[in-house]
Amino acid sequence: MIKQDILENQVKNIFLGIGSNLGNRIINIEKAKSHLLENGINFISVSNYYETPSWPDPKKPKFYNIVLKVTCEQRPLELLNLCKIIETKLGRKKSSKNSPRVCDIDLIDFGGLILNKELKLPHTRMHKRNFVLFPLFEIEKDWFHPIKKTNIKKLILSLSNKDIRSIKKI
Ligand code: PH2
Ligand code: MG
Ligand code: MG
Repeated sequence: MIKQDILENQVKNIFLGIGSNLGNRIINIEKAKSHLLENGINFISVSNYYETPSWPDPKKPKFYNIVLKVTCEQRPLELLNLCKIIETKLGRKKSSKNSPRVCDIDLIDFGGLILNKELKLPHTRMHKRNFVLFPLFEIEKDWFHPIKKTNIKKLILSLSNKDIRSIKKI
């Protein structure tokens, strides 16, 4: 158990994705960042804003997305819970899947940890999403997918041309 304690106490680089496609998207994301900071989340890097069509239905409002590199004392489920509390504070309502949302905070990667229970890590669809891969590449050029065993450059090159062309750095 000592080994486990040592492993758990190592500072982990954690990557969070924040998205918004309802209301003032920049203000929503900035408010989410403030709440994270107020709750002891330390920012290492913050990407630019990226605008993408809503996935999977491009007729829905476009998203702004960012990715943050952070460290924190919280364990994965505690951090997930904090993210949910912040989403609710910002006015996110429980509504149908992929309906427009004020704020969505996702755990993308928690120090390379692989989890397959109620919380899945890395985020199950992140390797296929332009709105995660581009901002992640901006702040972590060597990021590596612990399950796919692939680096971020290869994941970006595997996106469709449409997905590569439809993302705009703001
Ligand atoms: N999040 C979703 C569903 N679709 N599309 C874009 N462009 N950006 C998102 O953050 C996003 C999405 C579910 O969380
Ligand atoms: Mg999401
Ligand atoms: Mg989410």
